[in-house]
Amino acid sequence: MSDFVRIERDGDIGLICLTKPPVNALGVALRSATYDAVQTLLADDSVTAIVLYGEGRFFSAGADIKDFGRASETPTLPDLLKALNDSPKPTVAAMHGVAFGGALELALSCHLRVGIHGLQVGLPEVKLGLLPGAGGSQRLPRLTGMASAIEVICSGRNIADDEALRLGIIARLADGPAREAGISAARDIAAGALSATPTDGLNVAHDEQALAAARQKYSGKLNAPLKAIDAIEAAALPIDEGLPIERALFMELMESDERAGLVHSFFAERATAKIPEAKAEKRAIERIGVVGGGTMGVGIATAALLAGLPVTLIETAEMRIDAARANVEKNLAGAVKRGKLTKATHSVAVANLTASADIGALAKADLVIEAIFEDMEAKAGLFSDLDRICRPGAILATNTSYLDVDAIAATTARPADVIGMHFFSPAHIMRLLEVVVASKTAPEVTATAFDFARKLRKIPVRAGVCDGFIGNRILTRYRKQCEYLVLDGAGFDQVDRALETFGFAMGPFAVGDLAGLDIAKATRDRKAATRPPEERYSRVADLICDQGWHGRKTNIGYYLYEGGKKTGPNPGAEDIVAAERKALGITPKDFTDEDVVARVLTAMIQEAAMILEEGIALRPVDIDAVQLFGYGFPRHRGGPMHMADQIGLSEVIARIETYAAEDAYFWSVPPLLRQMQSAGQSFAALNDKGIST
Ligand code: 3H9
Repeated sequence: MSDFVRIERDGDIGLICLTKPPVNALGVALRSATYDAVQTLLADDSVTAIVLYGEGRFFSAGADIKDFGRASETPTLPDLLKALNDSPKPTVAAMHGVAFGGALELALSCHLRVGIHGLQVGLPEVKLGLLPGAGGSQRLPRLTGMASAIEVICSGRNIADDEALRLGIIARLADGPAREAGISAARDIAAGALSATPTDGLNVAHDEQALAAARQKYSGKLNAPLKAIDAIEAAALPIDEGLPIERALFMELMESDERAGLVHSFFAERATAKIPEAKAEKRAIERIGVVGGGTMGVGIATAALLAGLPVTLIETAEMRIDAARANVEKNLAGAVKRGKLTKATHSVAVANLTASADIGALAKADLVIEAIFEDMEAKAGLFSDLDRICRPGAILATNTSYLDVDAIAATTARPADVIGMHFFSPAHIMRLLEVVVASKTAPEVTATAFDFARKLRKIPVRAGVCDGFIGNRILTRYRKQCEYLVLDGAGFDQVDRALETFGFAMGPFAVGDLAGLDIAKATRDRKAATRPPEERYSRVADLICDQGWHGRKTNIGYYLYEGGKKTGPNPGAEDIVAAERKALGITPKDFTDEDVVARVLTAMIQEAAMILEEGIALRPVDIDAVQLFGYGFPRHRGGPMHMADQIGLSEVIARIETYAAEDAYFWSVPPLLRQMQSAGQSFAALNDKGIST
């Protein structure tokens, strides 16, 4: 018996219960204990069948992702699975909750699978840059056929209980505890009511059409789905030939940067919740107030309603109340379409919304989130009103994206209750939430904000107060670098293309056209007086905007548009760039796409290192999470800090020094990078050290 499995008996049925919290991950300890338990039950003549089930919330989350990149230890998962498939006694997997990846593969190697209602199964390995590496690509097609297996494995999606039954992944759906369902299935096998079939003995036909269509669909994107298709194709071979092909492809992917980036992103999504204030007592948040009926306020109100919370939305301009309510209702209707709300929960959400012009309606709110326009005076006035109106203990949050949260807090007599909650548009969809902790914010207020974010299914990242916090600070430097590249010789379409090939959904100039060039110009005009005179400034965007070319909404900006579709670069914009280079005496240089990416990424890393050094972010992984979940940084790249480790700090420093010869104001090596270089440290090591404050 081990700490990780329990062997049990029910008459002549032997049971193996997986008991490794929190998720029964199949690391070497659990694999080894399960393997030994299988051997024990096989050797016991009084046992006629073996049932596997899991203790806790699920059957199992699959292989232990923390082991990836380390040498594999025996017994490997394939060793364990072979023992189950080859068992002379019927083997049954009884699954509840989830069975993902290696866990489903374990079940596929049993002779029969039963599911408990609510079960979700899947082979999500491609989302981690892998393919199922323990027989999933060979055994799933044997049960479902090649076409379905391709779709399931290449999408990595979750499969609900009824679909799992329909696809033949499970033989039966049952109610009640998995243990009992497993026993009853084993008894039915003995009685001949269910058949126990070793999956390896089944055959699957080669499906050329499905394979070709999938190869076309996934070409030019990530590597893992394409390799998965190769592995699935091998399922038409005898299993002893297919399994080694799968294993070789799996090991190849295990070594890839794509896998490292995606696994880093998986953990980044979860790491940000670990904050110094995590253990502080949380305040109850039952009633939410949102001030401002514009896009942000409407999105934030929608996000809270989707989480089942009652919301009072204040729009002081009375004539805009109806529009604000209608926009929230539109978002909620969209959520029904996307399957996020049922008819019943939709009705509750609609009933939970109160829209009012009277700010006094916030007297009972537990948390008020301000989402009015970015003007310090207006926010100061609002916060002193909220301070007067809201009950003691209510948390007052600002959704500002740049302004000083300390200064906002100082306009109230309760700065300890004031915090920044920077949502990203559309706020009911985007997962990132920067939680900006001001100097006087109480720990329980921070802990409560994180708790609230999780309720909203957001990814909260703790940030300190500075202009632009983590995300917009990096964005500002990213954009400037892109503008400088264009002045110095790159085409704006080249910069966009290079960054899109790198993995961003849209390059910065295409984004500018989408967001409206006039809006960005208004922000630049507002900040013009405070711009440091030493800073290089590209006038290109201003000059384009001065033509009345505002981007998509005018069908002309950096690009030309027809019927909402981009038709090509705007030659007028190219002329403006050429004229500006001439006026500044710049001889255009040739940049390769690799140069473009290197410069932009290095600019981001430089700013990120300064953010870390100033303690604005807790850890490198928090910065990666901001970029991944709020700014479209490609998930398979893992984020700028992860990439800095991959590039190597010496190379990053060398790049900054080279670029600094051209512009020493923009480029300078942050002292933290030098310290890390001399200590031989990596950003990953800083993450492992834990919280740096
Ligand atoms: C695979 O199986 C490869 C095989 O084909 C081949 C092998 C040869 N490993 O998400 P949560 C941690 S690839 C290690 O917050 P939830 C997670 O980091 C694997 N750790 O809870 C967190 O830790 P912490 C295929 C894992 O209830 C804690 O558990 N499987 C793993 O919201 C709680 O997780 C997958 O891709 C793991 N496999 O969701 C499944 N899973 O508390 C990935 C979780 O320290 N996992 N942790 O931050 C999930 O989808 C969700 O975690 C799950 C639970 C639905 C299971």
